[in-house]
Amino acid sequence: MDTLRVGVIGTGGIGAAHVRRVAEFAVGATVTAVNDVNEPVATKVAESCGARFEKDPHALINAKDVDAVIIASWDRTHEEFALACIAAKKYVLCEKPLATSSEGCRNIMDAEIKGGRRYLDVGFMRRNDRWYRQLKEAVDSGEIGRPLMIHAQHRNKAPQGEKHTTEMSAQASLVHEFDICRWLLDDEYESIQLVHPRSSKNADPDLIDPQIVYLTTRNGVRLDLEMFMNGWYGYDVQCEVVAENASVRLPDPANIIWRKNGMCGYAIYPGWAERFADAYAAEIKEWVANVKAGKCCGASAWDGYMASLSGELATRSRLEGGAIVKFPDVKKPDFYK
Ligand code: NAD
Ligand code: ISE
Repeated sequence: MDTLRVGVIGTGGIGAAHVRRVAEFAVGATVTAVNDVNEPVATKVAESCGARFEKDPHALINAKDVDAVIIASWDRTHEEFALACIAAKKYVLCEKPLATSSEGCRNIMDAEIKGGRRYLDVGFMRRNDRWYRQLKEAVDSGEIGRPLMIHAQHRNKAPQGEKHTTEMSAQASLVHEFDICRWLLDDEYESIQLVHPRSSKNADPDLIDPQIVYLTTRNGVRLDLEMFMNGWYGYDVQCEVVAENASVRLPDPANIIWRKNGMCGYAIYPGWAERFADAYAAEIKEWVANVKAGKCCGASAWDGYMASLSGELATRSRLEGGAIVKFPDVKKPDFYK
């Protein structure tokens, strides 16, 4: 394949940025068609990259000038569009969460398995982040010994995009933590508990914020994850893997140190777009290269399912007053091994 022709559904914040990334970072790919229910925004994005605006998302997926699709529309649309891409036998990079329910993720897995091959990657771009990759290398090398604990923290300055509810923060934001920790440990979760302190006054009335999740894995690792949508001071993602012989953690931002007005410090990231800029670029670059080689190498529909299931069980725990909820004994289909 000479040039991979990409169609993008959803040209809001991250969709428009992915369109730019295809042009800037991918080798041998071009965006040929874009779709969004917000026609004026999509038309502008189309003009910016020489693509056409396609009013009907299903026509975009089935179009002759589209070889592969990026889904970057709202969470609740992902399942429908992902299923349509699989039916059309088109490679697809679907933004997280894969679907808004674990059942929706299962439908996608079932369709892919029935189709006999992988078409779908989930946009868990932390797997493309150089620092998370270094953590994974340290764990996989065995040099740190067996992992015992993970302490993780996910603080946003304030929610962006769609209005966030308590359930969304567990299922749309915490999914990143659920996925990256499974990936780092190469382990599955056994139980989950979600508790919370009193809610911040900065949170919307429909959002209990922050939330704390405790997980145990089948290999006996314990995790504590903090999710704080209204962290207020900036975007601050932390992760430390504590193991038998050493602990490894993400670095703080490499910025110059200021000493001013009796204080000393460095700037932290304002948001996810800045913190993970390199990871998104690597994600798009690698996805294009893999698709051109006929492969899917990123997070799979199974990973999307496990992340969404974790979010659902976390919500169940909260609704049951912080009960410890066991994961069902779900087996990874051979197809995804
Ligand atoms: P956004 O609101 O800025 O953009 C979403 C766009 O989708 C909007 O322009 C909207 O009009 C469009 N849209 C909604 N329903 C549609 C439909 N049925 N058909 C076509 N277009 C439709 O939101 P965003 O922040 O860009 O988030 C988009 C998706 O990306 C969400 O699923 C979100 O969870 C995900 N996301 C992922 C990351 C990440 O770190 N991987 C970061 C931000 C957002
Ligand atoms: C957002 O949708 C993302 O996916 C970001 O990566 C995450 O940090 C943020 O919490 C979400 O709202």
